[in-house]
Amino acid sequence: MSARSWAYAAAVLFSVALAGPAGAVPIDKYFVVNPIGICNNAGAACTTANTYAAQTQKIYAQAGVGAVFLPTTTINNTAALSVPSVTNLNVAGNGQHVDPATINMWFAQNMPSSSGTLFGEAYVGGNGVAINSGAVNSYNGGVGRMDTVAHELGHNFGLGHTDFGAGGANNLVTSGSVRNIPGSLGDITPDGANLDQLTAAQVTKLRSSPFMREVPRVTVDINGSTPFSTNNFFRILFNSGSKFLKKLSINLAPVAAFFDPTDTSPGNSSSPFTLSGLSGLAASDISVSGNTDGSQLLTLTFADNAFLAGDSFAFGIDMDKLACIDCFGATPAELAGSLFSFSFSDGFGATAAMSGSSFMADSTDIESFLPFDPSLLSTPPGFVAPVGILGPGDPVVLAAIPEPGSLLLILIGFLPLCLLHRRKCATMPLACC
Ligand SMILES: [Ca+2]
Ligand SMILES: [Ca+2]
Ligand SMILES: [Ca+2]
Repeated sequence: MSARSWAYAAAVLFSVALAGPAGAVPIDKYFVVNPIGICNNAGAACTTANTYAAQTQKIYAQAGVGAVFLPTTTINNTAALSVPSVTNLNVAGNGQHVDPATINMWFAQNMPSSSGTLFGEAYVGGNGVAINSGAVNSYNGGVGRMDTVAHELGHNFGLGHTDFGAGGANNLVTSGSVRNIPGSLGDITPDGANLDQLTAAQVTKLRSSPFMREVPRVTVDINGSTPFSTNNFFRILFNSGSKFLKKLSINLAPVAAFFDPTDTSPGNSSSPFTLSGLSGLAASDISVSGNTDGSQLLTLTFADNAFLAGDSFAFGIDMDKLACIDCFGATPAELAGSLFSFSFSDGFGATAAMSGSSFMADSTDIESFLPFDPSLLSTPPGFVAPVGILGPGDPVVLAAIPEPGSLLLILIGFLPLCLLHRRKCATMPLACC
């Protein structure tokens, strides 16, 4: 496998695909979660920290919000494996992230409750979620209670079970005894059974949470471009945002095309990578790789603090379709579906597709998230850690329907007691009397 193929395979492997059609709502905000698995004191028997990332991302996409999960860390703490409340976990030294704007999510083995199954608990308007991983992961025959992570995060964003329009069975933040739980990704809104909806009031509330960060908007415009021997086929504009762009990659593999910068095969009629229209940054701020014959991945790397909101530039390079080398292509229409990956200075990165209608690729029209770079994570300026209140304990009473056989055994078991205590019938189980 060539280096290029490896790079492409790695990009595919490590990106997390967003379910559903991209672009329904721009993803212009995101939050970061620190998943914490729990092991015993010997570092063994660790809990399974299933973040249900794809489901959580699809649920929050309706609010224009991206869900970023950092790599899972673990703590060794036997006493923390089985706890009744998030307050038992949210004590110093239990793996909290150094950044107070990153949400800590503990995955306990069990959360004992006397009044039903407690699948999770969270602070309302504060930082901290506990997930009962044993109960959540085994739910529905092992399919998992796939919206519990998103539900508890909703509490951290200030949403309760009955406010901001919650309460209906198809709403994400409705209490667990009432809420309809999706059995698959395809039943999460806007698809299938249309579950885990958010009301407009909930969307407004959660988007104003201090845990939300901005997704900078950078667009790549190829409208009206001529594909050969130009210096402005791609027009890149940094629309808005307080971060800078570190890297932009263009992947032509999905459209079966390649770059053709020299007259060496493949492609004997070429044009080289050429910059133009630099505004707010200099040519020396941009380094290029992948501008080689046959390459399908072109990467521009920017100097720190060089490419910022309001800046723009353009560039051209010849591209050919694999099926028609040195023809008059690839035209803008032929590039619809090519992938543009944006990596920003705060560690956030996302991939967008070139639209076949607007002929723009937009960093807020997110197809998938890039692996977040934790080394760049910083607390947003002005962030003040909100003080939350402990959420309502929400144990779910699961209707236990005895099997016919076990029901008979129960009746047989009670029968002698009934006979012995006929006069005390009022104190016997209902089945007796
Ligand atoms: Ca060539
Ligand atoms: Ca061409
Ligand atoms: Ca060519």
